[in-house]
Amino acid sequence: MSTKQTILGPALPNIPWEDKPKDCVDVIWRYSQNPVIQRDLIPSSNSIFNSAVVPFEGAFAGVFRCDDKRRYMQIHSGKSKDGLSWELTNERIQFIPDGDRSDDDVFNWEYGYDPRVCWIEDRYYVTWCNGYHGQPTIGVGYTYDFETFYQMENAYLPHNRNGVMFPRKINGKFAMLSRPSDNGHTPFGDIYYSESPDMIHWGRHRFVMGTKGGWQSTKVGAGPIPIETTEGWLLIYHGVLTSCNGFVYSMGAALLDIDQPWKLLYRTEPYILHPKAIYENVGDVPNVAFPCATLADAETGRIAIYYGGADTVTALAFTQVDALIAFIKENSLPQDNLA
Ligand code: BMA
Repeated sequence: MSTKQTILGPALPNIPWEDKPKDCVDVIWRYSQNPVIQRDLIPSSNSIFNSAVVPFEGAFAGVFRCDDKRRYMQIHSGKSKDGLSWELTNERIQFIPDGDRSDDDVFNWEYGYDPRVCWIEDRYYVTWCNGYHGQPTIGVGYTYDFETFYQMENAYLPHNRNGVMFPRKINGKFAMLSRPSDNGHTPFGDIYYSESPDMIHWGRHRFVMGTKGGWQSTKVGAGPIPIETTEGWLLIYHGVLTSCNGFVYSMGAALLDIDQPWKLLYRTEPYILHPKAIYENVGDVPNVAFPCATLADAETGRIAIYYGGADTVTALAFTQVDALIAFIKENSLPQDNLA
């Protein structure tokens, strides 16, 4: 138990958890029963990965990336009592258009992937990579119950991916990180910050961070919803390097200024998790560990990270907030080479 509360948020006594193995030298450790969600949990799916989990009514709920057996990218809803054993709908989410322009073509479903879910004020907002005229951008929707989902306007023009909300308004505005991209397997990518008065109109875009050496040399993208801490916003992100066999997706961590989150305070030079478990190395896309959600318990400082393994299964890893923040500070890139 921490003596101080580093996480500024609610307690989550039923957070899924496993103690750190004695022989583990890393700041993050994998769940011994990984993967938590196998690729064939529902009959319609080819693979279930890169998915978003939140606390819901004393248990857990989420939005899941399920590529179907046509290999079309879809998002499904799911519920769980313990965060480990999941029931997912076999059909994809059918969004109801929100607002007064329901026949606009932004509501024509093309594809959706890599969802994030974020509780803000009175509802769960969902962001995902949304196809619009064949181009990826950030789709935005919301739900109160994980049964009925409403779709709002796309946040940005194409091309964009990895739209990640902050869990409260900042300086009176909704806030989101995103990663402008192209229509392919984008060989570049930096993280930007945008704000909105109404969740519809997004602007005042600010650069947050770009690529660096090694594991984060090709592109970076925000991962789970940032966690508010006494040391700044804790951001877990993915970094990509290009090997002779293609992209390799690892995880890193950063701290962002609380009031001006486009200002980076620290950022890990080494990765915090790298694909080396078999379910991260072997699958439809080898060598991918892609985080999309965390659960956090402010009382104990425990953090559970949900991530996709090899674009095939959903896995879980754990860390402790004080240890992770100490690791970020001790292993940060130098201040004059941070962003
Ligand atoms: C990205 C996204 C992710 C995927 C990753 C590795 O561009 O498509 O969903 O996990 O590539 O294939």
